[in-house]
Amino acid sequence: MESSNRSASDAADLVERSLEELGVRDAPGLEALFTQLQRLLHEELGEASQKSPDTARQEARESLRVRWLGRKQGIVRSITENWLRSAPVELKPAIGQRLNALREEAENGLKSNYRVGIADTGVYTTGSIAAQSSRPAAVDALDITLPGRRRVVGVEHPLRRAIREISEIFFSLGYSVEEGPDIESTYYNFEALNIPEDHPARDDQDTFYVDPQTVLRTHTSPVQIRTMEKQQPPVRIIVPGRAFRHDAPDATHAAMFHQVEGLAVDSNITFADLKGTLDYFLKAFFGPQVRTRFRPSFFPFTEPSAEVDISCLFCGAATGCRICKQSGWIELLGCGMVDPALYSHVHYDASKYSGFAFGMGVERLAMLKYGVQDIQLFFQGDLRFLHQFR
Ligand code: 2NL
Repeated sequence: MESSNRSASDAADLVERSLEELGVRDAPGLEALFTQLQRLLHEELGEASQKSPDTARQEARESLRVRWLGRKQGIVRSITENWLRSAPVELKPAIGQRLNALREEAENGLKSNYRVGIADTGVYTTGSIAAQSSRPAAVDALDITLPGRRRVVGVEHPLRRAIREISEIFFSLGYSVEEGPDIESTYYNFEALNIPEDHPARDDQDTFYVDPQTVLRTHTSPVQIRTMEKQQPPVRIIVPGRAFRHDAPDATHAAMFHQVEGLAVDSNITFADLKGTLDYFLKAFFGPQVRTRFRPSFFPFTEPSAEVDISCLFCGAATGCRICKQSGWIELLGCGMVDPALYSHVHYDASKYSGFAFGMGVERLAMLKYGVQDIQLFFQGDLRFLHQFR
């Protein structure tokens, strides 16, 4: 991270693009955009005013003057060129007005006695000390009868929240978190997991290839392999992170999604430990009324393998409903005992150790727990959706 968030939305970059490219079409959009610019200006002025000695401060101010007010390439100039000229007629007066205000603020701010502060209301206050003190006191007096400006407070993203809730449950069982790269070698993503060259999962219908030896990981399992390479048992880890599959988007699919996988390897780990762990986790995550069911399944990296269902959260498996397709059960995650063939890749002694692993889709868990109907909502950044997670 940079020390200032200016780099995330640099003023000079913003004004290089047209309003259309920025997706600004109306007065509220314009208002937000100019408010952002104004904030950036004040940040930059504030930083310059902190410089010392005096010569450094003068230099910083001079470069800000060129940057904001420069006649050829200045930001104010670029707004005229890139926003005002091509703007729809009905927006032009508002742009002109805000532009003039911004120019004036830049000019005032660059006068030598500039100072910047943040009032208790959260509003930036600016002005030269000289100018302020020479004006009648009433002009600058803080009017405490004005309503304050409410700052919009952000919320934790629902996927982050789900990952945190999942993690906290596994922390209580002694697990820790491991993370690894989103871009992986085919060795870690496939070979080391017992997925042979001719397996359909490797097809470029299913996998994004960067080059023939490199993919966007299709699951977070490679991180477990990397962890086992680094340390001998006991291992108890969960691995949250992004995964990628070449899927067409719909209400339940996205080409990028999140997984939490888990791995426990130790002496004497049995299928009973796997069942107990996942039953505990699912009751802690969804509520104590939830029952679990393990059905035989297949994964290349576990043997035996199982699919885990929970009793339907909506009808309680009593009646059957639309969500559980009248079955009373909801399919949730996959798991199994780590196939001993994997241990030879990571130099574990398969005669001494055994373990279990599991994998779950975070979006799927979050959709069920928080009642979200469309996976795409997680990725659209619509504040009307996100603010419901306060
Ligand atoms: C699913 C199934 C699963 C695993 C993931 C795993 C990782 C290692 C070794 C063995 Cl390193 N297994 N992961 C095991 C079983 C199932 O995910 O349907 N996930 C959404």
